[in-house]
Amino acid sequence: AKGRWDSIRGAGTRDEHPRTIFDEILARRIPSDKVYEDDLCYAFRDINPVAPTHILLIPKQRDGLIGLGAATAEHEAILGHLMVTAAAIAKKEGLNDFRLVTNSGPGACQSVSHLHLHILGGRQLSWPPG
Ligand code: D5M
Repeated sequence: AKGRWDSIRGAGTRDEHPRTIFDEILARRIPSDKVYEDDLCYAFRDINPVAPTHILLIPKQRDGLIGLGAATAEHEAILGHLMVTAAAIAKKEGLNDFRLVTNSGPGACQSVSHLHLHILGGRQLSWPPG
């Protein structure tokens, strides 16, 4: 996928979909409470936490991943990296038990069209989720 969208838009987006607030965060135009960063992804604390630890993990290049529902085989590498990174972040946060959530689509309460994993922990979580 890299290269296909290079000429279309700048950092954080590089696809044909409208930019989101996460592009502003990635560009440091609005502040965020950073937890982790590498070449491929960025993690920061959710502004509206629903658990004592509530971290969002996002790919730096959205590359069409407006939500998990848009995933294709070309996203396997970044999706795998996000999963492994989420586990490392949970461990670094001292979470033995945690939950990884991604909301895909309005019927699942997705509000930002840039794939993000919610890392939730620090309290007893219930099942099923709401
Ligand atoms: O999750 C989108 C999440 O993004 C939601 O839990 C709030 C969070 N959010 C929105 N704006 C910000 C900023 N500026 N900083 C930190 N967190 C933010 P969804 O699954 O799409 O509902």
